Amino acid sequence: MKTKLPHHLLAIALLVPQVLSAEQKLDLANPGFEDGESSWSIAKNGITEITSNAAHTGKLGLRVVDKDTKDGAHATSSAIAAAPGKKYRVTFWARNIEGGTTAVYLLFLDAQQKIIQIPEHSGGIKTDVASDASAWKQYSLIATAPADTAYVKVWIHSGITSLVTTDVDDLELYDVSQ
Ligand SMILES: [Ca+2]
Repeated sequence: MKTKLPHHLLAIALLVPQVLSAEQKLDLANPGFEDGESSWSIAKNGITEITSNAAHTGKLGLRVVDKDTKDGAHATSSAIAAAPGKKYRVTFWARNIEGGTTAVYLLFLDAQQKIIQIPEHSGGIKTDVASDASAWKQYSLIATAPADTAYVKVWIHSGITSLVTTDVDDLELYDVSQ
């Protein structure tokens, strides 16, 4: 004899797989700078440093000390495989100490690891660290990968003309396509 599954159990059975696949955490290397500069590409212009003074959790964090109106901080994560049409979310913790503006960007790259320019996002896909947020705060940014995407990277950057001191730590990257 066939037993009928009660409605409330059926609903749970249908919901659970969706909940489990809603966010897939991706393997962003050294996301809290505990291994120093490992897995990050950091411009040697003296603007970006890994220091205990910038730790949100753990022993180390990334500090931008930008006192240069002609250059900015550049810290780029390693490349993570990505695909067109998928949605990615980066989260990070930051606090602003002085001035503005530092931002965290999502960069989409093609198979040759060339950055794909997106006309409707000519200034980049980014979330600014609020210049009035001196306490640690978590930020989030979601973007859909454009055509030809093969990789995604996270880029921490202060504007070329910006004068700013900001701490960034504890990044996470997710595939949130489902
Ligand atoms: Ca840390």
